Amino acid sequence: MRIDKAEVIVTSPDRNFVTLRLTTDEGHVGLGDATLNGRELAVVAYLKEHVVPLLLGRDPAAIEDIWQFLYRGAYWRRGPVTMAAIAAVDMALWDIKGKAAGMPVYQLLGGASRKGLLAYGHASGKTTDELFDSVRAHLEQGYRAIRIQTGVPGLKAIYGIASQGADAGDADVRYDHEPARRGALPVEEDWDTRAYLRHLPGVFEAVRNEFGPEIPLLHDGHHRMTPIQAAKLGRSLEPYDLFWLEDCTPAENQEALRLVRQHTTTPLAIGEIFNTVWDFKDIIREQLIDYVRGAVTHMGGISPLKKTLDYAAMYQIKSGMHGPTDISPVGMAAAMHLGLAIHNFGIQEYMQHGARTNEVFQQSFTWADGMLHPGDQPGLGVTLDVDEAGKYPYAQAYLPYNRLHDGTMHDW
Ligand code: GCO
Ligand code: MG
Repeated sequence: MRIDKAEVIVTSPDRNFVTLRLTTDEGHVGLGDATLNGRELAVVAYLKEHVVPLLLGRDPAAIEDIWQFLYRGAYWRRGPVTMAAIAAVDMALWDIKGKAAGMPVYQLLGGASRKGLLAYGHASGKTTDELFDSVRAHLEQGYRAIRIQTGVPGLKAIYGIASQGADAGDADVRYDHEPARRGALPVEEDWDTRAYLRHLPGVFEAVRNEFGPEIPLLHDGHHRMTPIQAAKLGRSLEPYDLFWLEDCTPAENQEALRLVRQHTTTPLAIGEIFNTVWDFKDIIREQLIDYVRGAVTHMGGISPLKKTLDYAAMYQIKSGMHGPTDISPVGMAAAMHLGLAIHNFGIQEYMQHGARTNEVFQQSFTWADGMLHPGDQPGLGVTLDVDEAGKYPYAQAYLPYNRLHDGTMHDW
């Protein structure tokens, strides 16, 4: 078998997605997700200009060798653009291998280790009442684990709250495009860590009082705290028994997690912006985290993320793969196959794509009783309707950025 055709398809049904589609001489089609939120076209260029010419004529069965060829052969390694491009190739090759074998990808990865994947959704509200409504709505949709994000008094617009600002209530503005809003320029948000630290424990207390002790609750700190602030938050949230506190400090300073760990038993999750096993190596070995947040799409594909998670398993660290709506249905399917197969699955983030996205990408996964399952179609189980995709051309979109009250740029 050889790769005959490699197309890069950009579509923006509810938000921008970049998909690599490989076709073999035997007619097998493989899809890979290369979406890098807010910087999509950089990956398109990397794929079209530099990767596609290297793929044509190759044997698609040689997944590991092609991966090493693209990684080592470029000389320039790592980074989100490179690794999203390589991820798309890796996913598409696993998709083809599954189709050629007549098996779902999870079977090729060792078979199912569980019946389904516990998934968490994003409840949010500017006020506690709005948050409670959102938690109830998620429970009605069957979620059995819920992320809690809330507004902070005195702050206008912050990360993780659905429909805030000028377009709140606009039916066309789903949380799908948020955080990356369509527009010529990014949106500015505001931040005050001390106000947030004062407010958040009371919110978790209220949520526990209203919804009881059983439901796993998660929270995303989105890279905003100093190490000592993160340690303080982890400790103050201990009574509310979080499933995890995510990205409590910025990703670059991994030593920060040592300090946080010394002060709190709140489980820590990190890594949605990491690209390779090297980003995780030390914090796994030193047991500074409890969950690996890497996305198949941003970690170079199924192959390297599986290696990272196998390494994490030696330290009882589990998966918590990134799954916001900026991971396309193809990237989500890849995460589900991997999560079903590995032993150390923890939880899967699942935000749900919009109706237009689901028309462009037909998917075989199931969602029932709070659990995801990738389905049993050969390959990844996703097909791309190219005509439907063509109706939604790329739309410029940026992630927001964050400033403190005195104008200082802060981590978003
Ligand atoms: C999460 C993430 C997302 C990111 C987004 C950026 O935990 O789901 O933090 O909300 O902000 O994926 O592109
Ligand atoms: Mg996050």
